[in-house]
Amino acid sequence: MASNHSLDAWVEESARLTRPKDIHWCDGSEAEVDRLIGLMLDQGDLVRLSETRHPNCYLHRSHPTDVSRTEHLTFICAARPEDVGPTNNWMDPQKARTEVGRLFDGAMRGRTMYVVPYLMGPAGSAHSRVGVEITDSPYVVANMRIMTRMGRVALDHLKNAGEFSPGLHSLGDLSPDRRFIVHFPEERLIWSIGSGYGGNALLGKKCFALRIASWIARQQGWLAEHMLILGLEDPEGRVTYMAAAFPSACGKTNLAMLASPLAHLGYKVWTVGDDIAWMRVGPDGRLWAINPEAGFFGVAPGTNSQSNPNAIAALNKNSIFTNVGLTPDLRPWWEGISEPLPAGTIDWRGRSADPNGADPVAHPNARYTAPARQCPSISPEWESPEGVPISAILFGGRRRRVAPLVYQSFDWPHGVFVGASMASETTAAATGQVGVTRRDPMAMLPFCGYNMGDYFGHWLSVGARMARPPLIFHVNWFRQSAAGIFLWPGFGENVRVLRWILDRVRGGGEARETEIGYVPTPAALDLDGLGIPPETVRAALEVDRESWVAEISEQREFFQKFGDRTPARIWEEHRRLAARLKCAVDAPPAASRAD
Ligand code: TSX
Ligand code: MN
Repeated sequence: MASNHSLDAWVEESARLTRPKDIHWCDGSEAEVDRLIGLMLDQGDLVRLSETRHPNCYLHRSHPTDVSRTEHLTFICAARPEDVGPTNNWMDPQKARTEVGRLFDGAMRGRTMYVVPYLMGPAGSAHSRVGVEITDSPYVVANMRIMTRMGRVALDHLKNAGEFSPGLHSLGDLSPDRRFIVHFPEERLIWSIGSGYGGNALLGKKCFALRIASWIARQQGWLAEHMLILGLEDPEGRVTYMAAAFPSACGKTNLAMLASPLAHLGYKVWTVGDDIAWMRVGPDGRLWAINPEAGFFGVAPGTNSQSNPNAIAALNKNSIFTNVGLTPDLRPWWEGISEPLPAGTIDWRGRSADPNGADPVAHPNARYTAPARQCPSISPEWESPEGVPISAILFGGRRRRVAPLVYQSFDWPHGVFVGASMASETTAAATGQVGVTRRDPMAMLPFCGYNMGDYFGHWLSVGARMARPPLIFHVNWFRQSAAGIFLWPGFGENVRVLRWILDRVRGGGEARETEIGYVPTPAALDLDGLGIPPETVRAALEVDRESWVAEISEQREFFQKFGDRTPARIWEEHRRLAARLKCAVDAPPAASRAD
């Protein structure tokens, strides 16, 4: 990792390469961001939203070809291709230096270079890490100021920590042909050019807090995960913390901010984080988690006062909206905002929206950037330097058939296998192709900075070091009947599932042992006032043997992708599952590793 005294040298070297007209060191102050916003308003990069309805809020429209992460242009530049594995793109570090370096040559000519020191994690926490992003995009600076702790606090932390992760970003010419997001994990270095989009350009988030951090975490024995963190408060006021990983389109942010219909009984959800968790084994043998971020970069479409009232409250001021529609009275609008489209609304491309047209008004990946502290459900512990102790880990997916509403793994290694086997069916919003099953282990497929076979092994080894490991569960809010009707109401009602998980953590909660794990008995779930027929609940909890037998062979095919990097224990769990299902499997590949 670059050390403190080399920060100036690295900034100078970057300026020599990119040739900006001037250099601005960001202090993170309000005056500074106000000036930048003024600049962007003047240049037409931002539109000011209604001062009465959305004070200090802005709309940004990105280039129409630059609206989401570009995985095929994202590379890990480690020395050896086998160390990044088959699910990452590899580029030779020397080749990346030369070829991507060439694109940075003069890339900031005529523009200001912003130096953005930022802290991932709470101020004063031993678990926090410093990054420095150099960028020529004021939009990136304004977003980083919401998503991280930026400026002085980061430089102060750097004085003690002595090392930081350098990230160089330039918009370049925004051409997808000259767009690269490259990571040099051995040097903790990130280069991103040709995109202004969040996941490609806000380097603290996916690039540092997940791809680079997962590499560091493996070396140092901790976990950098794509997980929300929530606290479930019980009627006695005790709070139990849970972390959860879901692929996209499963409503991760909605769960993190769940508004509990059982609040009258004393069950309430507190939000610690909605996207990333850094977790380490504490001196007490428990797993402790911090949220390295300071804001939410959430998908806007589908967010409304029913699906996520806390997000709606969080984004009403001091927020940036990207690629949403704009109503005539200067409010943001998106599909699923639960308000009819006002006449005269402008779509995300700046054209007048056609209420009967096929084009969406907001881009399906339109975002809000909102400060976490504005969320009404934000946990009092969300900036605790030690983090919060995790009692349960939830893995999930969107499955119409296979996975029951909830089940508990037999133990940690079986739970790691459950997370490694995670899969989700695609929705129209994401791909245009509906119902295709995608494997996405621990929801880390696009974000694990090293070989995922080794990653499974790392999870197994962290578990072995814990005296009191979290219990591991799998949830599926999306099970359907044969007629295609959702069997579970989801959203706030998911607190009933969290309650059963809490009961299990405390050694209670009735369950039956099945082939796949412990499944609640229907009576063990509090269904009071839900009005769901008992047979529907039974169907949501059913373990359908036929679909699990099909699942076995799909899992096998997936784990074979990683060759001898798939730990022997993962194959052992796979074999045991098949045996419990009384389903014949071939022996695993002979050369699998014993960890
Ligand atoms: O976010 C969702 N969650 C998690 C909430 C804490 N969504 C939206 C997914 C897209 C991001 C859900 N959609 C959930 C859910 O639990 N469940 C469903 C499926 C569903 C949709 C509509 C209904 C029920 C289930 N409507 C009625 O039952 C009336
Ligand atoms: Mn995410």
